[in-house]
Amino acid sequence: MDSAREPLQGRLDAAGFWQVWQRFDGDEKGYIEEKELDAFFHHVLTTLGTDAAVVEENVQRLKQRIMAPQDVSRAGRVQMKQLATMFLSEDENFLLLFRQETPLDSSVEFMQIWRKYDADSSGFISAVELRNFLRDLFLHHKKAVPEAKLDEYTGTMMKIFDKNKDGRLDLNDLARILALQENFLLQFKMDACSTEERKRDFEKIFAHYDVSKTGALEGPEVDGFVKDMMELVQPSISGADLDKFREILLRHCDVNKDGKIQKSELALCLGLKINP
Ligand SMILES: [Ca+2]
Ligand SMILES: [Ca+2]
Ligand SMILES: [Ca+2]
Ligand SMILES: [Ca+2]
Repeated sequence: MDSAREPLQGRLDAAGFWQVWQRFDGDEKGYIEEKELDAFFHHVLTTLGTDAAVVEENVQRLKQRIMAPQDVSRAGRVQMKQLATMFLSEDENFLLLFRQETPLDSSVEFMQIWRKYDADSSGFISAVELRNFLRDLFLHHKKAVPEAKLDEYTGTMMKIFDKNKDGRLDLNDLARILALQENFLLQFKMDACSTEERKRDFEKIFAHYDVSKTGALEGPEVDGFVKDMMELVQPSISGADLDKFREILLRHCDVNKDGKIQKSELALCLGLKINP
């Protein structure tokens, strides 16, 4: 019944799939329109070296397979997941899709990961550091991966996410790998009107970044806050920028010089009077 499935699966690696995918989903929404399917399959089959004479026939067959089991709720869209499953092995699939299962919704969590894997604090994730990240990721999902495969997957991820091809990943590259969600601070009007509103916003903001609930921002909590603040005015910042801005923020706000930003310190910094 599913005769086209076996020969295709595993013939494309994640980087190859991604390359085709990107042409259709440039802004990484995670889906394409149904009407783009023909062109998409056409591209994949051509990439795989399918004989031109049978491409059209195969496109139609693949299309039937993807459309058949669908309900009407998909609104004319086809998810990357559905298509990746058709072509990639389980592990390659996982590389592309783990982030969609568990997107990160907090910059603090993101910065924890960044600090952990940028082991030499260079402000970049090198291939070796990425390899360590991937090893832990597979372990965390209880997948055993041979060392040779790990090398291959590191190469694949570098190919996909190292946009400027300098052999290392910057903050925004890792943010894409981890599918970091929208900047938390975007929901607030920074020119908020009444003092009451501003206080309420401040409480929400502080609570969001003080993940450890210590009443102070420390470590990656400061990083996460700095990242989101800076990215309100600059589309994406580098690891070096982050470190620089972190230092400036601490110099400006950390009145008692303990390397943390207490709630009262941040309030003062933002020009708010709060009752402790
Ligand atoms: Ca590094
Ligand atoms: Ca790079
Ligand atoms: Ca804290
Ligand atoms: Ca302090």
